[in-house]
Amino acid sequence: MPDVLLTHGYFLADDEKEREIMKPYPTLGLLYLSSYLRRAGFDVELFDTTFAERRELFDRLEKSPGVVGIYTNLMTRRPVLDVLAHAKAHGWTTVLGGPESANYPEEYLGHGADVVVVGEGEETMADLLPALARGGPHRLHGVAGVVFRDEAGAVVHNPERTQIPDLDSLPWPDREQIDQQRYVDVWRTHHGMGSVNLITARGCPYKCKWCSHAVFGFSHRRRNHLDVVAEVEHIRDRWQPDQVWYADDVFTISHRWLFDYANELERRNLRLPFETISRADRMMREEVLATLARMGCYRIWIGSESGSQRILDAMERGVTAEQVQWATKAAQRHGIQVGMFLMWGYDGETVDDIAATIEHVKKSNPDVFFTTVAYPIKNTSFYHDVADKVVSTRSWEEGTDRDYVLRGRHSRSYYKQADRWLRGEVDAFRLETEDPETAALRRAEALAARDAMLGLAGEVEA
Ligand code: B12
Ligand code: SF4
Repeated sequence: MPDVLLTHGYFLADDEKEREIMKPYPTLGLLYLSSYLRRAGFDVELFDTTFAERRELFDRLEKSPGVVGIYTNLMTRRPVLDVLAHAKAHGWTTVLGGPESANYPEEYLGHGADVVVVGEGEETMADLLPALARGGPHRLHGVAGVVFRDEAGAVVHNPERTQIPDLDSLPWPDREQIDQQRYVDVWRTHHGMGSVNLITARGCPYKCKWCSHAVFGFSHRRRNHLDVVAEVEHIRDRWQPDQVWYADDVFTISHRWLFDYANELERRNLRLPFETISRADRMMREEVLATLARMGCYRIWIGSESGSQRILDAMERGVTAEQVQWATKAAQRHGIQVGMFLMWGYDGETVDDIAATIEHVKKSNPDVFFTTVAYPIKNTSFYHDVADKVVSTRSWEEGTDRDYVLRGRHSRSYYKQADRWLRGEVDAFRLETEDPETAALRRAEALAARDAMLGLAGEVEA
């Protein structure tokens, strides 16, 4: 029996949408926990559910119970509850970690979790495992960063754990414990490019109101660029991917770091194409974009969210629409594609704001863009701002924070038409010179969508 079995609740087989996209990545948090705990002398088993069937995990849980640690995020509540129930029924002590359980510790304790770890998991787990072995799950008062029930059944929130100051003290993610090659191969089969994910930093100091900071707070810690280069070199030699994905929150947050990193990659003749995410205001230098291009960045994702400065300010995004337009054009000039995320239905958004977003997308003209309807993640400032309007459309057990709707906000059909309006206008704009006839058709469709949207203005989602 291992000291801990680490797993999660994401099953590709159950994710129809992702099975069309087929760009899976392993959960780095679990891989970091595994390598840290193994280095500290613990016996760790890792059950990666991504390519598994539920039954396979359940079969494992039916044998030799001990401590199971489960990663949670916003989308996997239902499967995690099922895994918890199964684990409890077979005698396991259950520990949860990750952003979702940090937001709902009481709820998870009420559904079979013995302990919820809040924040970074490495040091907390290394303290928690011996404490569980010594005194069981109800005497954990000395373990910082956990929530549990004491012997009287009262929920105890221990003080927060101090964040790991030096990320270079951590071993690299334990990719050897999972079938990393399978991820690379799936990518290669479906996209012609094998890919591996890694992070160069933890945490984001910005305060965009809808963004969850449940794990790393507002800290920002970076790894030494030499350590990251060494990890990339190892990844290249071991799994031979065609590209990597830097899964940081804001990859270009530190320009000094970026330049040092790029120089070291170059010095070692290490050029792996990559995609990543950043903020427009941290891309406002030709030198940054030239460096990204030189390093092999082929696509950068920008959270643009809205083209209305009023809404951007309400979100406390700290970016202007003009910055996004400049950064998009400038990145493209350097041969980097731009992907843009946009959000409809933020609190206070009007038709004029939607129109401003459409004009903004036309002006920026990103290579690809995606829209979502804003949803309040628990414990974010957005959630607190709209708390009196938040309505759950499903029971807590069956839903996710994405199922929250806002009383009085326009219906989903309204935002579907906003989407059609946007896409029609952007297509028309792009076709204007080379195919004016189709452009005119697309513009007519866009205007029809706008009228349909206005016709739905009286419909609310709750
Ligand atoms: C990469 C990423 C993705 C990738 C995931 C691919 C992958 N498998 O890695 C993609 C693009 C697919 C994605 C999608 C989504 N994501 Co995302 N994503 C991230 C991101 C930027 C990095 C994740 C990461 O690797 N972190 C680094 C590791 C080291 O941190 P960690 O996972 O938190 O792990 C630490 C602790 O949580 C803890 N821990 C983790 N597991 C466990 C387990 C145990 C037992 C214990 C004790 C501790 C523990 O210890 C770890 C080490 O310290 C995070 C933001 C962030 N910076 O973390 C958002 C984030 C996780 N995503 C988020 C969201 C909202 C989504 C989407 C719902 C977005 C959408 N609208 O579709 C989808 C959901 C996808 C799905 N089906 O699950 C939110 C989650 C909020 C929440 N409450 O759950 C985050 C936090 C972003 C944010 N700031 O709001 N995402
Ligand atoms: S949205 Fe991006 S920039 Fe804003 S707080 Fe979240 S991670 Fe930071």
